[in-house]
Amino acid sequence: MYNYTRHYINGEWVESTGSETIDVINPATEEKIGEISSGTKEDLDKAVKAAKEAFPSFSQTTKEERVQLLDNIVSEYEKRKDDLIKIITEELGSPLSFSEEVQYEMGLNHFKATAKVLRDFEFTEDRGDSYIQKDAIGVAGLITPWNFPTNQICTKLASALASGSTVVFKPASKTPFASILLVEILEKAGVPKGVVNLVNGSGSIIGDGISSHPDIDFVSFTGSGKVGKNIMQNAAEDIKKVALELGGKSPIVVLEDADVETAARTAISNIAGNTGQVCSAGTRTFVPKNMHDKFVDAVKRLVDEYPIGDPQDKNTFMGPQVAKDQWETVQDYIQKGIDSGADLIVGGKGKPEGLDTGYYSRITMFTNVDHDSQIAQEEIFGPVMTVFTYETIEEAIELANDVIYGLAGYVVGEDPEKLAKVAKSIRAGRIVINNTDPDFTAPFGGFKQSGIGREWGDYGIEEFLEPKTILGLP
Ligand code: TAP
Repeated sequence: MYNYTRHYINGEWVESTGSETIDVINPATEEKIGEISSGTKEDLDKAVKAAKEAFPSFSQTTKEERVQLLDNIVSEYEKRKDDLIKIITEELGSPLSFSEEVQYEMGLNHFKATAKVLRDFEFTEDRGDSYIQKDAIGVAGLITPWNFPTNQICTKLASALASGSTVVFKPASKTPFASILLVEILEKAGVPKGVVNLVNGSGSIIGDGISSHPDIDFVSFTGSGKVGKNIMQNAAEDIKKVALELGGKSPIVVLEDADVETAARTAISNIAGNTGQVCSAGTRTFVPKNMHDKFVDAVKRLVDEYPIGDPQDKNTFMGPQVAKDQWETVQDYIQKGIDSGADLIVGGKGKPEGLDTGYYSRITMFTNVDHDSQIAQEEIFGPVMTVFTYETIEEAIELANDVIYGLAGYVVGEDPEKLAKVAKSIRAGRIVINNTDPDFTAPFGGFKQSGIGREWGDYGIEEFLEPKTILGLP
C-alpha cells in the first residue's frame, strides 16, 4: 500500500492540516492501492507562501544554473525508471510496455528537450529602439489530469523551472503517486526549497483554490473543457493568466493512395493506445468512399493483434479505463452510437470476454456515422472509432474541421502534395503525417476549444514569462 498522506511544502514533507483522505484504486484489480490526503485551503496557502518566498531568489538564478538543474533532473529521473513504470502501471492501468515506452519516456523527453532549448533561449533582446527583457511570471499553479501522470506534469515543471518561476502543483487524485516520485526526483536533483510545492487533494478544493488564489500569478491547466472554463472564470477575478490544454476529437485523413493496412493500424492504435484516454487521439477516420470496405475489413482482421487485458502482462496492448466512472462514460457513448443509427462493426458494449474484474472496454468501431451525432462530435476518451467516407480531399478537410476542437490531426498516404495540403488545412495544433515521431522541442496545444497557449520546448517556456519593454535603456 502506498500511503502518502503528506504534502511537499517548502522543501519538506508535511502533514496535512486536514484528516480526510482519498483512496487510490488500481483499475485492473478494482482494489485500493493506497491513499493520499485530501488537502485543505490551509495547506494550499502554506504552499503558495513558500513558492512566493522562493521566487525572488530562484528567478534571479542564471540560465546556466537552470540548465544544470534540468540536466540533474534528467539523471535522477533515469535512476527511478523502474519505480515510475511500476507505479504508473498500478495507478492508471497503463500496460507495462506503454508505461515504459510512452509514459516514462515522455516525461524524460520533456526535461531533456527543455534543457536543450534553454541553452539557446534568449531572455533579452536588444532591438535598438527598445530593449526587451523576459521575466519569470511568478508563482505558477499547475493542475494536471490522470491520463499521462508524468508527461503532463513534466512538461509544465520543466518549462516553469527553465523560466525561473516557482510552482504549486496538484496532480489528478486518481493518479497521484507518480507525482510523489517526481518530487523525490526533483529534491535529489537539487531543486531549491520552496521552488516546487506539491499539494494533493480534490479538484474542487485544491484545484479550485489554485485558480482563485490571489498570490498565484499563472495557472497552467490540462484537463476537461468543463473544468477549464471554471478555471478561466476564477482567474478572471484577479486577471490571472491561464494556459489551458483541453480535449480533442481529432481526425485521421486517409488518402486514396494509402496502404490500407497502415491506415487501419493507425486508426486502431489511435483509439486503443492508453485505452483511448489520449486528448490528441485520432478518433474520426475519413477514408475515400471506394476504400471503405477494404478499410473496415482490415480493422476487423487486425484488431485481435491489439490484446486487451492485464497491464502487468508484457504482451498487453490495451489496459482498463482509469476508473469505473470513465468506463461508464465509454459504455454510455457506445449506446449513444447504437441509438444514433450508426453501424456497430467491431466491439460494442460490455467487457471483453474473461475480463470481469477491472474496468475493461472493448475496442469499438462504428461506420455509417452521422457527423453531427454525439459520437462524432464529443470527446469519448475511450477506445471508440468513428469512420466516415469522402469523395474529394476538400470534403475530407471540411469534415475534419467540423468540430469544436482543434488539438491534433493525422494524415496517411503517399502523394506529397496531398499530404501537405491536408496537413496545412486542418485547423489544429499538431498534424502528424504517416505516424512521424513527436518532436519534444516543438509546440503542443490546441486551436478552438482545445485550449489556450502552448506547451513543450521554447513555446512552453514562453508561457511562464512576461516580456517587458524598456525604452531608453542607457
Ligand atoms: P478534469 O476532470 O478536468 O481533471 C483535470 C484536473 O483538474 C484534475 O487534477 C482534477 O482534480 C482537477 N479539477 C477537477 N475539478 C476542478 C476544479 N473545479 N477546479 C480546478 N481543478 C479541478 O479532467 P480529467 O477527467 O482528469 O481528464 C480528462 C480530460 O482531460 C479530457 O477531456 C481530456 O481531453 C483532457 N486532457 C487534455 C489534455 C491536453 S494536453 N489537451 C491532456 C490530457 C487530458 P481531481 O483529479 O482531484 O478531480
